[in-house]
Order: sequence, then structure tokens, then C-alpha cells
Amino acid sequence: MDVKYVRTTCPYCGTGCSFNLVVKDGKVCGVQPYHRSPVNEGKVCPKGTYAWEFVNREDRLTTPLIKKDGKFVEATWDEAYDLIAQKFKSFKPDEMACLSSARTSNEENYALMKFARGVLKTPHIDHCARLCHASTVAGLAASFGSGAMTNSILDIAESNCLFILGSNTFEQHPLIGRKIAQAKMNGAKIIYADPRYTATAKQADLYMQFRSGSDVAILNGMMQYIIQNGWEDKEFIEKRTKDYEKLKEVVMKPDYTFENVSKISGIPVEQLKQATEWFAKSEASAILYSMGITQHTTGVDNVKSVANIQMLTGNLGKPGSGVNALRGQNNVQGACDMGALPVSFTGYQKVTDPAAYKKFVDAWGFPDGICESKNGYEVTVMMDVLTDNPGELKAMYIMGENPMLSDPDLTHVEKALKSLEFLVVQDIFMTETAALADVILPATCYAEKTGTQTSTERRVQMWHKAQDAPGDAKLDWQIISELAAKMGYADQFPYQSAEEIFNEIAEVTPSYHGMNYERLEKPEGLHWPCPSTEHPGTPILHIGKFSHADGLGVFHAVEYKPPAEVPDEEYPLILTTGRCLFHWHTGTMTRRSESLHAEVPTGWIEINPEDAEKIGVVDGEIVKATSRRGSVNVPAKVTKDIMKGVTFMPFHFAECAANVLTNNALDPIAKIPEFKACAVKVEKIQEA
Ligand SMILES: Nc1nc2c(c(=O)[nH]1)N[C@H]1C(S)=C(S)[C@@H](COP(=O)(O)OP(=O)(O)OC[C@H]3O[C@@H](n4cnc5c(=O)[nH]c(N)nc54)[C@H](O)[C@@H]3O)O[C@H]1N2
Ligand SMILES: Nc1nc2c(c(=O)[nH]1)N[C@H]1C(S)=C(S)[C@@H](COP(=O)(O)OP(=O)(O)OC[C@H]3O[C@@H](n4cnc5c(=O)[nH]c(N)nc54)[C@H](O)[C@@H]3O)O[C@H]1N2
Ligand code: SF4
Ligand SMILES: [Mo]
Repeated sequence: MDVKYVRTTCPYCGTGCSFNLVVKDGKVCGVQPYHRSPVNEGKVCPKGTYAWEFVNREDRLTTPLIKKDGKFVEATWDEAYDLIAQKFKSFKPDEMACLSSARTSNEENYALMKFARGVLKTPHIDHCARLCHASTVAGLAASFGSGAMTNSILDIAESNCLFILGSNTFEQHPLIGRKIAQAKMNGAKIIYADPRYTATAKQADLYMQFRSGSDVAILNGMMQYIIQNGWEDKEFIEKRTKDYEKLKEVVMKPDYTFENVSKISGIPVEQLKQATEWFAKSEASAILYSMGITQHTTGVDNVKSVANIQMLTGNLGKPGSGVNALRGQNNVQGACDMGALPVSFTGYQKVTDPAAYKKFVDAWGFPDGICESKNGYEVTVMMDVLTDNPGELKAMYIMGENPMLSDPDLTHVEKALKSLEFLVVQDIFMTETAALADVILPATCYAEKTGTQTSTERRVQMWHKAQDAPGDAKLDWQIISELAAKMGYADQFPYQSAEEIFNEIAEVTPSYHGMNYERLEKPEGLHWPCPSTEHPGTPILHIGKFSHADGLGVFHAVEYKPPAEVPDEEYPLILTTGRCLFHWHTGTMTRRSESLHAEVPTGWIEINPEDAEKIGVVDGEIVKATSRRGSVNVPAKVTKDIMKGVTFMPFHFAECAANVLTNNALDPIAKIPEFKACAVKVEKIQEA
């Protein structure tokens, strides 16, 4: 028997753990520790442990499929490419849109970005970052001039006080959770605020339970208390920031006394005082946040508030501090870095900046030019355009995303996607979205490819190919390149390997300029910015100055605003949504993993015992949950872990899909939907 170990990085979360894939007779059949990565030092969470189980499932997509008379029929690659090329050529550039994928490599995101802008010549390209950290990218760019996690994962263990807000770190970034545990062992105080008593809450020294959507009120209240007590970092404010007076004017209002904040949020005043004192008086305090902060109509405001409190207390640009936005998907940082966004090329070089635009026109050399120098539509806006302006968008190319389960208000998404004249989906499994496609292209998964991905801490690391692709499936970048060639652009897509694409990325992207595969082979990879081949990479951002042209951080005065939809008589409960430890998003991979499926076979709705008693339901009973968008039947989990008046559903499960209920109200700047708060009612199902 031929057995080998292939070192690679995890295909699930943005922590960026490394492990070895065990390969027997050419097939991946296990995961074993790889000890030399500083990120996880040989440890992995359950998703990492079982990250091999879905790889060789029999229902992997293995051949292109073309829909004929409503049924999928097997096709050759040439037939599929010919049909797609002919269709794409029949539309005007602005009638087409692409969704890129945070599950795929940097090289593959770059290839699709170049394909959209250069081959289709459309400005409309986006990906799931829109549903995730779009608020972070916009909010931190406004505050600091750059929208990424400021410190590193290892640095979290150095902190004296960790304030975790809207991140269930121990379930959603478990190996970052390990750093929190290490900080705690070193004496750090852990403060945790969440509407639910989660696995992370159990680790906290102080847990504050509150109503979804009141984050700005809480943070403004904390800032008022800090200023009242003179705990602000005057020197930092003076030397490194501007617009402090504007912030002060707002946070000192009577609206943000702890008495008022307590009424809005439900957190007792004493807890707010204790949390603020620990936070403000420690030598180095870090904030960790994720979707609880970003997925709101006030997402950008929430992020700016987090940035405000860190500038106020001088907790930036030094170890153990920072604004640590924990990015979700394995390569969502990379997909953004690669310009799979409607506003930028790689490295956040703006499409509307004439110099950047010219740079890419020249570098790529498309004989007939590229898309216009204008911003395209965001994912969420694409869906609205499809339903509201029929005929404006006609075709879509979706690589590695499953909006038919992950976007808000699924009835609306279905209507949108069904209105398309032509839909191409490129995935590794048949998904709810692929089922609506005209052509399905079978792609390879992480275990079958070499390439790079960029973790939440801006650490660029390698994937290594461990086995061959199943059937006729191909690499994502290879599919895109072959399709480009069919459409007449073989010269612009001459790639024979992922490495050739990476070298092109490094050439056109200042923050990746000093990287190459040889350097990235090291177990620790490299943090961007890494401007030259001698540069060691940059684990901590904003030391000494921020990324704005004048080097200053900017305070933004932000007022508290309630969510777009608040409870009323008809829909008396708040619904918030999220994840569990064992499953990943729309479940395409984790629900095909026997071990993970056995842990959690289906979804549920969490409801407080007092609310459950009012409607007469008991734990385990199937109930009907309804919002203004739709209804689902779902098992009730009656638990004190959730606050009275609030309910929670994970969104992994198609049979009780949370997104039938969610509201696609958007943050006006980031266009991120309000996944974390809408109004619902929960009813007992009457027997017929
Ligand atoms: N196991 C697993 N891990 C994952 C993922 C997965 O699907 N499964 N997905 C990955 C991805 S893409 C992402 S983006 C991350 C997300 O990681 P997290 O953001 O940590 O996960 P969520 O469960 O979406 O939400 C976090 C917490 O926010 C709380 N919350 C709800 N409403 C509010 C609010 O109004 N304010 C605040 N402050 N908190 C609120 C929820 O109760 C929940 O505990 O996880 C990544 N890791
Ligand atoms: N209610 C609610 N909804 C949410 C959220 C929430 O908190 N609440 N969170 C949102 C967030 S933060 C996110 S990030 C999104 C995620 O939303 P999506 O990105 O749509 O969800 P995934 O299930 O990760 O879909 C990824 C797809 O890529 C495929 N895939 C995996 N690897 C590869 C590959 O190598 N190549 C190709 N071509 N395909 C591949 C998978 O099979 C899967 O179909 O969901 C959002 N939706
Ligand atoms: S913490 Fe994230 S990267 Fe690490 S093993 Fe678990 S899912 Fe994979
Ligand atoms: Mo995400």
C-alpha cells in the first residue's frame, strides 16, 4: 500500500490551521496533525478533523451537466464551454454578473475577477464577503484607512483583557478560542457580550446577555463612562487621531448613560460598569468581533464604534490590543484582496481610480479593453435588480457559492435567480443553487489543488494537492482559463499552473509584491503587507501611524439606531441567526461528513422557557416560525441560554432554512443584510 502525508491548510474557517492529509493509494482518507504551524500547533477542531470525509463522496460532481427540457444531461467540456461562450457573447457586458468564492484559492479568485472585468467586461463581481464582513471593510477603511484585522492570532494570547462582542469564537473560530484560553491562563480578563449563553460565554469572566441590535448603544455608553472617569488615552487621541470632539459630543449625551443603555440592551448597569473598568484600565485590551457586529443595517456604524473605543483607549498598533475582525471563510480575506469586489482590483486598488484602472488595462493587455471604470453591483443589490428591474441583468456565473440557502429572504432569491436567462454554477456538489442552473461545471476541492489562501490575520499560506480530481472535474482556475480561451482570450489566460497566476498577482498587487511560492512554502507563510522579497511580512498593522494619507485615525460619531424590523404585536420575538460548531454554512460539505452529521443531524430554533410556556410548546416539539417573508417548521430547543424575547436559528439546514425568515434590509453603505435581527412569531402546530 502506498501511503503519504500531504501538508495543507484547512478549507473551513479563516483561522488558517494546517494539517496533514493522509493519502492511501492515491485517495485522501484521513487527517493527521502537522505540528509546525504556529497558528494551531498540531491541534484542529472537529471540522478540521473530518475535513477529509466529504472529499471522496460518491455524489461529487464529476462531469459537466447541461439542462435540457428541465433535466440535467451529461455533457463534454467542449459542449459546455461552447454553449456558455455562445450565450455570454449574446449579452451586453452590463447584463452579466459573476459571484466569486471565498472557498477557492487566491489564484482562482484572481482568475474569475480578471475573467469578469476582462473577458465579459462587466463591472458586476462580488462574493459572500458582502454577507459577512462588508461592514468591516467599509467601517475600518473609514476609521483607519484599511479594512483588515489589525493584530495577529498569536498576539491574542498576549492581551490583558479580551472583549468579545458578537463572535462565538469557541465554536466558529475554535483555534482562536485556544488563544483566548491561553490569554486567560496568563491572567487576562475575558468579557463576552452575546444574546446567547454560548460555548464562548462559558469561558468568560463576565458575560453580558443583551438584545440583538443594541451594540452601538452599549459601546457609546462604555465610552461615556470611560471619559467621565478620565480613563481615555489622551496622548494617543492627541497624536494619532482626529475628530475626537465630534465623538465626545455624541457619546456624552444623556441617551448613553448606563441607565439608558441598560433599558435598550437589557444589560444590568453594574455589569456595564465592571466591563468598562476592566477594559479601560488594562495595559492592553483587544476587541474580537464577527457577525454579531457586522450583519446589521447598522453594520458599518457598529464597526466604527468598535474602532472608536479602541482609539479612545489607545489600544491600537501594539501587542495584545487591536480591532480583531475575525474573518469567516477560509479565504474570504483573499477573495477580497484579489478584487472579487465590485469596487476594486487586487489589493483594494480602486476601479474608479484612473491610475489603477490604466495599470490593469496595461498589465492585462486585452486588445478590446476591459470593463468601464465604474463600480458594479453588490450580491444583495444584484438580487434586488433581478426582481425589481426585469431584463437589466440576464446572465450569472456563480463559482462556489450557494445563495439559494445563504442569502436573506429565500423566496426573493429564488424569484431573482429564476428570472435569469442563463445561469452557470461551478461547484463540487449539486446544491440548491446549482439545481436552478442551465449549466453546471464540476470543480475540484481543496484536497485536489495547489494554491494559496489568506487567513483572517492576513497570513498567506499554501494548499497542496493530495489526490487527483474525481471523474472529469477540473481546477477552478483551469475552467475559467479554458472558457476564456474559447471566448478568444487565450493570450490573456496562458496559465499552466497556479504558481504562474500567483506571480502575476504579486506583480500587480503591492501588498503581495514580495511573495512567491518558495517563500510561502515555509510552515508559517507570510502576512501582508509584504512589499519586497526581503520584507518579513507584517503581523501587526498601524504601528506608529494609520493607513490614511495623513496617518491619523478618524473618530466617527455614531448614534444608536434600532434594527430595520423590531418586534410588534403580530411578530413579538426577535430572531437572530448564526452557526454551530459542527456545520458549515449551507452544509454542502459538513452534512456530507458522517461524523459531523451524526453530531447534529438537523436544525432547531432556540427559545427561552418563559416564551415557550406562553405559547405552550415543550423542548423538542416541532413549531412553526413565521416572519413577514415566510414560514418554516422547525424543532424547538427550549433553553435559558437564550434571552427572553429573542430566538435563534442556525442557517445550515435546507429542511428548516432560517433564511426563509430573514430580512434583506441592507446597511446603506456596506449593503450587508440584517441577518442578526428580524421579527418573528413562533406557534404551536395544531394537530389536524
Ligand atoms: N462551525 C462553523 N464555524 C464557522 C462558520 C460556520 O458556518 N460553522 N462560518 C464561518 C464564517 S463565514 C463566519 S463569517 C464566522 C462567523 O462567526 P461568528 O460571528 O462568531 O458566528 P455567528 O454564529 O454568525 O454569530 C456570532 C454570535 O453573534 C451573536 N449575536 C446575534 N445578534 C447579535 C447582535 O445584535 N450583537 C452582537 N454583538 N452579537 C449578536 C449570536 O448569538 C452568535 O453567538 O464563522 C466562521 N466559522
Ligand atoms: N441567516 C444567515 N445567513 C447567512 C449568515 C448568517 O449568519 N445568518 N452568514 C452569511 C455569511 S457570513 C456567509 S460567509 C455566507 C456563506 O454563503 P455561501 O458562500 O453561499 O455558503 P457556502 O455553503 O460556504 O457555499 C460555498 C459553496 O462552495 C462550494 N465549494 C467548496 N469548495 C469549492 C471549490 O474548491 N470550488 C468550487 N467551485 N466550489 C466549492 C460548496 O460546495 C458550496 O456550495 O452565508 C451568509 N448567510
Ligand atoms: S479552527 Fe477553523 S481552520 Fe482550524 S481546524 Fe477548525 S475549521 Fe479548520
Ligand atoms: Mo462569513
